[in-house]
Amino acid sequence: MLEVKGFGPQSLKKIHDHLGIKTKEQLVKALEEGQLSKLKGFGEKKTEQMKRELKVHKVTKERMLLWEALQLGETIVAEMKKCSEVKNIKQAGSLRRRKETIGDIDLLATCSAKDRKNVVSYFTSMKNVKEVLAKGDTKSSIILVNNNRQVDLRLVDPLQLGAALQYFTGSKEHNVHLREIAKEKGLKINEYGVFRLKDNKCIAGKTEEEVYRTLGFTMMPPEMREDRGEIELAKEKKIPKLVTLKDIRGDMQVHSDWSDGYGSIQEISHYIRMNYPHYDYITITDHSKFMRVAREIDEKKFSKQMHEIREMNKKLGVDFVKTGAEVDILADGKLDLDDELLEQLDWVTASIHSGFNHDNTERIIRACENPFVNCIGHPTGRLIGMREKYEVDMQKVIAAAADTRTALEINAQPERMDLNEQWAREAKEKGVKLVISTDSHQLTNFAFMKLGVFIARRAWCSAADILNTHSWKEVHAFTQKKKELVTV
Ligand code: DGT
Ligand code: CA
Ligand code: CA
Ligand code: ZN
Repeated sequence: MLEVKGFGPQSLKKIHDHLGIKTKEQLVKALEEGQLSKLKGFGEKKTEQMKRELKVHKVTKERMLLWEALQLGETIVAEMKKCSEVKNIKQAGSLRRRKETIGDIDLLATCSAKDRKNVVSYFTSMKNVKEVLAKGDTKSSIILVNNNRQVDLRLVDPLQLGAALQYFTGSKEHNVHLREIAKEKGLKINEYGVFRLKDNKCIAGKTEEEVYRTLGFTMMPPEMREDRGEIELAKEKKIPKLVTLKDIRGDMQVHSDWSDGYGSIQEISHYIRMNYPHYDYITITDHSKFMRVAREIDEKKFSKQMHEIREMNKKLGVDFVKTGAEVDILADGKLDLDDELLEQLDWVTASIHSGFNHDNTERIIRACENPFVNCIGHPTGRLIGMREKYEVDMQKVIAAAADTRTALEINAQPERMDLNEQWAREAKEKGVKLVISTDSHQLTNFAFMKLGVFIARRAWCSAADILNTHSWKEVHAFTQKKKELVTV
């Protein structure tokens, strides 16, 4: 319990001595039932905080961040590909659906029937296996060393791969709904295929597409399979073309060594030009003065930085690096940099980094009302497994963003994922433009972009909904339009 914030040795001893609580389960129960408030020093505020901390701790203890799961999934898939008997290996479950947290990793493999034993042995004796939970012909499960994460491997017949993939990708809710519809059509669907009820004949199962088609649907991207209306859309053949990583043309939040980033503007731009050749632009958005990070940047320094960026672009021979800032929204909703400076920047993101204990709705709305603010950064402030979102009425923020033509950010840092899929979908539906950015502080962070794209896909966004899938000309038009519409 000492791992959880707010559960110090003294508190725990008191709880143990006075209430006779010995296990974590007893403690959770006592907290829920309000028994702790009998103790001195455990007022409502303290116990509420303990409950909150316990909840966020539980999230990362029992589930992993998508980023972690993606790395693990890729590593194990690569390892399994080295096993010569494995014909095909695929991700399934919540990992394939790109959920923001993942309980366990599900993999599907095909091999010929005679090789199953060998494949299972290979899987359960990989060097990073700590414990084998199950070792069967169709399903085996392992626990990994270091992180205690679980991986399930299912072996399936190649002719049933589509049906198995569909079944084990889930979600459960999606599958339940699908089964009901199948039944109405006189069909049965399971991990082995689609069957006619009257004679039990298998009529589909080799590919997922075939499975869906046989039931009367077009393919649904795994990210949409949560039974949130996608089945109805697929019936009408109206599944949208979701945004992909390839659609992204630039990164909208990047920190350099002018503030708390590690790379110089030159290093960053060279790195991006080498590794992300399809990007047309990046915006450098260092922190403003309020964030007393490594270095403090005031208006004067921002002007200097603008000069450096212009020189940089001259050397590159193209207007690749855009000027910008991540300006702090102060307690009263005012901004941490003068309008005179903000007006000159190509792109301004305004974010909250303080006052998490207050309702922040009005602060954010005020920031939206500034004609030079183009985007609200990590709008809810949550950190998965560390901090819940601050109090903010997102419906009001979304309405204000729509009114003022301010974009909202999908921040792709692994523990932020902020906006989350729910708010991203709501924003999109209200006509708010979204921006996906990595909030990079070092060169390796640029790889987080895919996480942001996954959120956008789970929010049913197509490329048109995401501002940075457009050319800079269009981004510029977006910022100009706001300046015309919203006046100081
Ligand atoms: P997780 O691991 O908690 O992040 O979530 P999932 O979705 O990966 O769930 P998991 O690992 O329990 O099962 C993987 C998929 O297998 C799930 O998405 C759907 C399918 N599945 C598992 N059990 C059932 C079940 O009882 N009924 C149905 N329809 N599908 C199931
Ligand atoms: Ca799973
Ligand atoms: Ca599983
Ligand atoms: Zn920030």
